[in-house]
Amino acid sequence: MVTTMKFKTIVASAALIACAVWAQGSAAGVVLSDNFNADAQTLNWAGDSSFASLPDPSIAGQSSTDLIGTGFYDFYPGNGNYVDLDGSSGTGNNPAGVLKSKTSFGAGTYTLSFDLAGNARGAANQTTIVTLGGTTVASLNLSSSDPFTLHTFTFTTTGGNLMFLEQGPSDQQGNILDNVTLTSVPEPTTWALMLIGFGGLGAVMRVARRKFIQA
Ligand SMILES: [Ca+2]
Ligand SMILES: [Ca+2]
Repeated sequence: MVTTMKFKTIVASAALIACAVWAQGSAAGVVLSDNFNADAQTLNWAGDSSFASLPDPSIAGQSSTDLIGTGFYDFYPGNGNYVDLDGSSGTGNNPAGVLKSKTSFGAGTYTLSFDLAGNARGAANQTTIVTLGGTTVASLNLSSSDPFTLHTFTFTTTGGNLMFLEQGPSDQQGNILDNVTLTSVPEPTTWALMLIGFGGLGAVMRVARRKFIQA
């Protein structure tokens, strides 16, 4: 009876350790999340805690981006704030704004999701290029009337900053971005180590059970 109780205690402890290991292994999780709702709306936005909103300093006359939304150029009501990727100062055929993450992310595998919509003002199609470091994640060409659509990409990169680069034409009416989430995906080696760990745990439990049965 006592040995049975002890065995149950060991099994329970082992299960708790297994849960802790599992939680740690899968805690890679979200490394950037921005719905743009917390910052003050403005044209030619400077960015928030997650993103810098920039003109490309190498190109004269280029825009940054605009932070618009509820009550202020609200082209897509019900989404709080969102970003017009072509700000309000670009001229001519210069490309439009750039959103650049303030964090440089390490090498690894990531899943990126975001909502992107057309310019909603009848301007020409706009192209948004998404990169992380030297990795091109996506190139999306949207017409003015394209609604908010969730895009999700999983990719492996050597690391760097996450960037949304609006390619123009620079008419101050860019594609509209919202709800950016970047999640790091555990590497296969991590999963392999965890599986080996579980295997070892099983062996320990089998030995423990045998010892109690023999006792
Ligand atoms: Ca929003
Ligand atoms: Ca604009």
